[in-house]
This record gives sequence, structure tokens and C-alpha cells, in this order.
Amino acid sequence: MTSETKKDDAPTRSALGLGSNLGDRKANLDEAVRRLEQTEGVTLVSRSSNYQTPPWGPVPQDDYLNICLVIDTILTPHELLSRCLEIETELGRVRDIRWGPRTIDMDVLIYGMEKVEDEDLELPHPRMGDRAFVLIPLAEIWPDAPLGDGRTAAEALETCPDQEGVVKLEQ
Ligand code: PH2
Ligand code: MG
Ligand code: MG
Repeated sequence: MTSETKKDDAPTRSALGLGSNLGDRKANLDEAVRRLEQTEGVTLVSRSSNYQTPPWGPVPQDDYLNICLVIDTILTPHELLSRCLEIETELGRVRDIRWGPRTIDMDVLIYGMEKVEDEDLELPHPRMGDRAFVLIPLAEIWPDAPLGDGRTAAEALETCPDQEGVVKLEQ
């Protein structure tokens, strides 16, 4: 932990979105969660079901497996982001095409009620409210999650497009 860590404060409830569409997608998600759980200062509160989701965005690619996590953490937003990027690298992620296929992607979606507008981190995640592959798993485990635009995850899901292609897997 760095001196930036909020050691004395109460933990902050946060949400992460994970996705994989290269290699053994489920193993990649499981290993990312395992490493996050072992991170000092992070407590896993809940993990969503696994969802198979059609690729969103301009790059044609294979379907994703997506999940969301709710955690409590005493890491700062940037420390949490750094740990996520570190786990991505540990699992062999190579950054090449923007929005392209990836072994593992770990995005910080929500960090309490905090707003961050930095070049490397925007919180709450500005585009989660119209992405079914994020909202469906998030609303499963945290329907009241505050999206930052006044809506909760469950409310945003009422008008979110592209929900038909998202399939909840039983394991
Ligand atoms: N992530 C992307 C681009 N497109 N599509 C789905 N279904 N799931 C993702 O996690 C995803 C995506 C870039 O982060
Ligand atoms: Mg990412
Ligand atoms: Mg992403």
C-alpha cells in the first residue's frame, strides 16, 4: 500500500466490470477474481452470474463472458485501478486494438459516490448506463448501484438497448 491509501477510513463500496473473449474465458474471470480477493485492502462482497454477451462496439470479435463484482475497499480509486491493470498484465493481457479482443478486462465502474475525471480514470464509468453487458450483471448483485446520472442500475436497465443477446449462464 502507498501513503495514498485511506487506511483509517471506512471502506468504500465499489463496483467492477470484468470481461474476457480470448482463451478460456471462464478461467480468466475466475483467476482475476481470485487475485483481486487476495489483494490487501479489498474485500469481495458479491460476484454476479456469468453472462455470455455479443461484442459491443466497432470491432468484429467473439462473444464475451462478462461479470460484475461488488467490493469494499480501502484502496484509493487510482490504487484500485492500478491493481486491476496489474492483474490484467499478470493474466497476459496485451493491449493492442482499442475495443478489440482481450484475455481479461477489469474496469472500475463505481467508487462510492465519488466523481473522478482524470485522463486515465473516469468515475462513475461514463458509458455503463447504456451497455447491457455491464448493467445486467450489475443490477443482479447491486440494483441500487448509483450510476452518477441520478439513475440506479435497475432503473437504467428499463431503457437499456441490446439486452436480448445477453445470456445468463448457469455455471
Ligand atoms: N468490452 C469492450 C468492447 N466490447 N463487448 C462486450 N460484450 N463485453 C465487453 O466487456 C466489451 C465489449 C472494451 O472494453
Ligand atoms: Mg478496461
Ligand atoms: Mg472495458
